[in-house]
Amino acid sequence: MTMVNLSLTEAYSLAHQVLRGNGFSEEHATVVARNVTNGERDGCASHGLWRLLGIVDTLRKGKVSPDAVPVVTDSAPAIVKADAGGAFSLLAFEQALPLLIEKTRHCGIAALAINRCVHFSALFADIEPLTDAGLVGYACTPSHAWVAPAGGTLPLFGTNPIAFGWPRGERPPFIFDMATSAAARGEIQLHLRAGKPIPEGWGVDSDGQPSTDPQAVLDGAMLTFGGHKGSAFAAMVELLAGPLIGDMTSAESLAWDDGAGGLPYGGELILAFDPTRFLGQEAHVHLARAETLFDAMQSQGARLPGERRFVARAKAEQEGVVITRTLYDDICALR
Ligand code: PYC
Repeated sequence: MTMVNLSLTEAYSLAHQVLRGNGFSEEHATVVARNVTNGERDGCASHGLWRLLGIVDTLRKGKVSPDAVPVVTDSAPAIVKADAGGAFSLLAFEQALPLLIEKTRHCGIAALAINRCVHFSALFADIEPLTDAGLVGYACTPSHAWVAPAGGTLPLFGTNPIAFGWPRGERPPFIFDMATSAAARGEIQLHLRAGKPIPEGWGVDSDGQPSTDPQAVLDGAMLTFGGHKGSAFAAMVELLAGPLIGDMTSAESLAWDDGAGGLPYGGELILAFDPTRFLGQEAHVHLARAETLFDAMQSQGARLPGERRFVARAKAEQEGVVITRTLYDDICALR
């Protein structure tokens, strides 16, 4: 397969041109281009440059605003709300972040509810600014009804990612970001593009039969990770980032899409905790105990979540990113 090597500056500038050329405002183009470049840089191809295809498609279908200005509201002592106005979540997140951090430092715990946002991005990008600020973070969002609950075969839940981050001072933070489905939908779409079968256990076809054919699973139903355990987490995400914050469930998001095939629309919930507010003078003692835990994990050969991302990042900063010529051409054709 022919590959194309892009420096991070070239990758960002390609993404930015595509987004501006298709009518996204400078503010949205900047945050979205940065996000997909960072996804590619961090070795997360399912949330990297490939996403530009779905982003532009969603715009052309009229299912995302290219220029809505987010409205950030100080809604309660420990709650920030950000109305994305039908645009992608990223600008709303960026504009609400300072108030979320301020409230977390003041109250010890605070929440940001982003409403009316179209969502495609990896959640680790929303957690890292929190861990960089010395805070513990949690984020989740529903998507479209693509995933069957354990025991069923019909799509009901979204891929419903959950991300969690723990600050580690000068060391890279502990951050996991995982779909509650067996894989992100983007992974299945990438297998389809590459003409490869998917692993068993990712989904069933439209007759409810296990399948490794990516198209059959996209047309049928994806499965949760860990059977009923992943299913319970997926339901929790539906509730926390749906009804709790006055936004859509994945089934409602898919109904709203009305067959257009756009990216999911709804809410995202982000929680932040300030260890120094919980622990006062003792914070450093207990944060050191967290390091003991991480050391004990690594001493058995276990990898800390996020480690691979930081290795990929360091490499991409030196060597740039590599994508297939086909993907590069498909992205260039969007300009
Ligand atoms: O790939 O799981 C996914 C996804 C969620 C929202 C958009 N894509």
